Amino acid sequence: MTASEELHRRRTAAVSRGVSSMLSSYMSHGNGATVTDVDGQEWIDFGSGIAVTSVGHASPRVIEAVQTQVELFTHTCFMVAPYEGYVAVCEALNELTPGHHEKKSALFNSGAEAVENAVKIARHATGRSAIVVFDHAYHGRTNLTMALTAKNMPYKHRFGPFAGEISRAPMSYPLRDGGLTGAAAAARALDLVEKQVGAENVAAVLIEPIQGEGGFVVPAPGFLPALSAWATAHGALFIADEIQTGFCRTGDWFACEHEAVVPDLVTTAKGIAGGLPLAGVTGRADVMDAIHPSGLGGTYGGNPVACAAAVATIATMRQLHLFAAARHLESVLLPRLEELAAKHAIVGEVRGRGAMLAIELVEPGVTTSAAGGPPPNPAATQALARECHAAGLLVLTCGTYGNVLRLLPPLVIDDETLQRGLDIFADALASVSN
Ligand code: PLZ
Repeated sequence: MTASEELHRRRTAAVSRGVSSMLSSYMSHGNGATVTDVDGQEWIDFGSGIAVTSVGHASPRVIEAVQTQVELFTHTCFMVAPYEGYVAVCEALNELTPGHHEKKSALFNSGAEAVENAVKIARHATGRSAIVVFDHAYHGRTNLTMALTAKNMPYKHRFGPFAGEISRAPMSYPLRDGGLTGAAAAARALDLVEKQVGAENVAAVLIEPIQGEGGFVVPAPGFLPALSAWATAHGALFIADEIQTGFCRTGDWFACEHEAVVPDLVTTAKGIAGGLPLAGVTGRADVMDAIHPSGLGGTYGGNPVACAAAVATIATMRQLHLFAAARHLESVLLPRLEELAAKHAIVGEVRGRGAMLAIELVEPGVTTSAAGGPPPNPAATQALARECHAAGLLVLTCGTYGNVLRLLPPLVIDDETLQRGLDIFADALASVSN
């Protein structure tokens, strides 16, 4: 029995079936863009723990900052006895998120908790209750964020009843909406909102600038600016969920920058702290300060070790220009993916931005389906992921139809490791499309 098999036996006996793992190999350590399992096999990491370890595994500044902070103190609770790290992370968030207006921030533990708090803040600040979200959206697994998330299986199935006052609007999804322009897709969504919800009842429009779990859906140009302008015109807030897209992933500090959209509130997590649990809500100072003292908080939110890791992570991103690294990754990955798409008819679309790229797999030769556009091909997607895993390349799937294979390498990956990963990917795709 291998060490992983032995761990898997223990895990099966001890861990709830409701928590599953994509791999059955157990990890021992990581370095840069690779992780090594307990049997000594090295994996090339094209998943970054779902877009978290953008600065790479065992990033030197993060290790040092965490070790130093652990020895000083691990917890006082910021609501009880404050400390500099929390303030420093808020300063960095206020500086780096889109827009030059006065901003303030609050820190939490997870992405879902940040989204919940953004909704609390938006409702309190506007005195309204309706939250507009989109088809294919993913915002978390807590009760409120399950209501915001679109997909039933596995996230919501029999976990209701869900929180109310959430309205879902159609997304801009060029492959599956007949190629509507951004303006036309926004008009379609906002017309529904005006008729079914009423503009004056909307507290916030909440959207991922590029959808993550929902399938790396990149809205048509103009969609996000039109939603943001509508929100401003109607006294609603525009909330960008940049939890997956943020912190250099798409080639800018935040994905909204690509279309010069300045959100009222931004949620962040994942890439912010090099793998330690930390999340934030950042926004217009007047909105963030609308909340009464003690209205926001939590025992661990902005934990000092996580804040030290975030300060070191952000310093590393600045020092290594990781937004430029993400653009470089796009310049290597995108042409290679497009070449593969030209060769293999099961690739229906290549899309994404920076180091957040994906291929959507379809049934070749058919152009229409109930999903709009070509029929999704989840079986080939699962087979492709399995082939990659068998060859030591860690890749993730996503999508409402489970038919999107996404690439999220650490932004510090070197060209040689990237090429090795791409070669595995190309071979795996060839073997499943034949
Ligand atoms: N908003 C845009 O991508 C987390 C979830 C994986 P948490 N995405 C990975 C899974 O199956 O649970 C995510 C996201 C966006 C919110 C979240 C939620 O962040 O830190 O997982 O709570």
